[in-house]
Amino acid sequence: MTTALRARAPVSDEARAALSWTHGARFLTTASTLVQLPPPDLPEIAFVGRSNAGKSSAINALAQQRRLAFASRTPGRTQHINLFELGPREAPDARFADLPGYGYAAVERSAKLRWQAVMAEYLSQREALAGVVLLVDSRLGFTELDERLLALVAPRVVSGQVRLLVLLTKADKLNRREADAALARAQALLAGVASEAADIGVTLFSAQSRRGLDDVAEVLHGWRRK
Ligand SMILES: Nc1nc2c(ncn2[C@@H]2O[C@H](COP(=O)(O)OP(=O)(O)O)[C@@H](O)[C@H]2O)c(=O)[nH]1
Ligand SMILES: [Mg+2]
Repeated sequence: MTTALRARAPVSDEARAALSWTHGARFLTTASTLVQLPPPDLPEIAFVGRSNAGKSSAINALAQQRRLAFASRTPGRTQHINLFELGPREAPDARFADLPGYGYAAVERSAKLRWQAVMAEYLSQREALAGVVLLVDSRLGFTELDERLLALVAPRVVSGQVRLLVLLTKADKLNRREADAALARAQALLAGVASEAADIGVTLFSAQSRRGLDDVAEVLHGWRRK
């Protein structure tokens, strides 16, 4: 996918359609275990990342609704899967699944283990999972936890069953050289899960400057049920 900074205007017809689709995201339900999830009848796009990676900000930027994902002041507290529905109300065509952020130190160990198990099960087994958006702080790059999460979903990415889009977040905090380096490092790491069938993208992203927003909306729009 393209990694160059796009001109702000004019926005392409594709980007406009994709953004109007993401702007239509509405809250559906919350699940704290997989059995509480709705039937797997629509493609789900899961947002995952370390807490503080910028996940809520990214979802809110896509949905253009400030509090849709409830960017939390208390990281690690949202220990459930929030589901959002997209597409026409009478014929929804995808869901966003906001998974709990991982790696927050103050979360009690037992809660952490429980959530690792729910996340692992969701990513490796959820039939409806069509794509994963992995958010990685561009200044930190992939941490060990990110690599573990990647390993969880890698078999389904390699087989082409699940797509992967990595957002290198908070790109507004990097200068040009740092941004190029962050992108190159991520691409090198992702080469490890590449295959003939794999659909993997990586882009610099900023919820603040909106860098990458159009491209991301277009990619996700392409993952809906057509
Ligand atoms: N500079 C900058 N800060 C950001 C950006 N996205 C998120 N942040 C900040 O990073 C922190 C964590 O963001 P949040 O979206 O709540 O992360 P989450 O824990 O992954 O949901 C907050 O202080 C945000 O204001 C961005 O694009 N640029
Ligand atoms: Mg959050």
